[in-house]
Amino acid sequence: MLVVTSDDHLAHHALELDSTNLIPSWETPTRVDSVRRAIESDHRFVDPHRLDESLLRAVHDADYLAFLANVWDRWAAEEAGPAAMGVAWPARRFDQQRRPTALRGLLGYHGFAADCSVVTGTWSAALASAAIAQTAAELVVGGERAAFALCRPPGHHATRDQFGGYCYLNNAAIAAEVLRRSGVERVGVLDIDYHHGNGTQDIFYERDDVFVCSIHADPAFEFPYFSGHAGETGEGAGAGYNRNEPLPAGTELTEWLAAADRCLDALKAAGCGALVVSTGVDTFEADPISRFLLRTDDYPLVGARIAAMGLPTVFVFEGGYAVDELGLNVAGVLNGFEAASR
Ligand code: OKP
Ligand code: ZN
Repeated sequence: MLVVTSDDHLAHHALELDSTNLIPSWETPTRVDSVRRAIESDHRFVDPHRLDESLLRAVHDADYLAFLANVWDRWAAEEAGPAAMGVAWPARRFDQQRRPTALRGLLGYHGFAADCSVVTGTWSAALASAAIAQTAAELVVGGERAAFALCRPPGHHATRDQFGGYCYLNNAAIAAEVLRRSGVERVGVLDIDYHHGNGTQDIFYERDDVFVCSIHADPAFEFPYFSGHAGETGEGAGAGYNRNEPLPAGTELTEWLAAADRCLDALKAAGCGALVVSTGVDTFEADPISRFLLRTDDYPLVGARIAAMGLPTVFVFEGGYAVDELGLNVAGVLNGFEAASR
């Protein structure tokens, strides 16, 4: 399969608040190397196209994009320290609408979690990541059965106007938007990352032209804690076009696949004409921040299930933090998909 990637992510390595320590984020530049090494002999690599900024404006708010573009320079001018982070968020009974002017306030207004900061290379890396997702979708529009966007930072937690969960721009939403613009009337998003894709859900929640399904750790016990319950099924025109499959800690392949099949059946029944797969492999048993129990040998079965949909498919890289095995697990998904597509 065609793989789109670049080295433009390398200057982005954020800090995160882990328990009471500020640590280098689990979302490291080495993650891409692990995947690249594991797939380079079996797949063909291509460079990203130039970013179409109208795609960013289609899935994110203008004031959020302006904030992201400026926040690092403003931080460097006004504050000290290697990472711009929020300290206060508009929680219950606070004013959700009024946008503060102070940088610290904006970091809370446009963010939702202290696991995520902005560093000097964040904006350029996020733009490059989005361009990779855009390109993979354009290749599929051009007739490829499938393509893989090997991008970081990830995107599925980024909402219309908030960063968090290591995500800034929603790459999967951008890929879905490319497919929509090509004339696919309804696009399916299947989010297989261990964490709920709250950002993708948010962006398409009131739309019926992009059906978002996510299989993830129950937010009752796992990040992002406040999104991802089974009762969240879409609103307005989007009612019925969002599906969540929250699963317990300790979930193994059999239960995971049963949930995936419920999602795939729903996407099929809705007549989706193309698929975006938010491809996180932090469901892996040895993932350092996760609590599912999928094994390396399971991932080809995951890929095969997705291939059985018979749809043009854009795989977009999301999470996975067991860096040594990360590449093998991603390779499993892609190779399982290709073997089942032949
Ligand atoms: C991003 B993606 C661990 C903090 C965990 C949330 C994880 C974000 C995951 N100390 N922070 O969905 O893989
Ligand atoms: Zn994740």
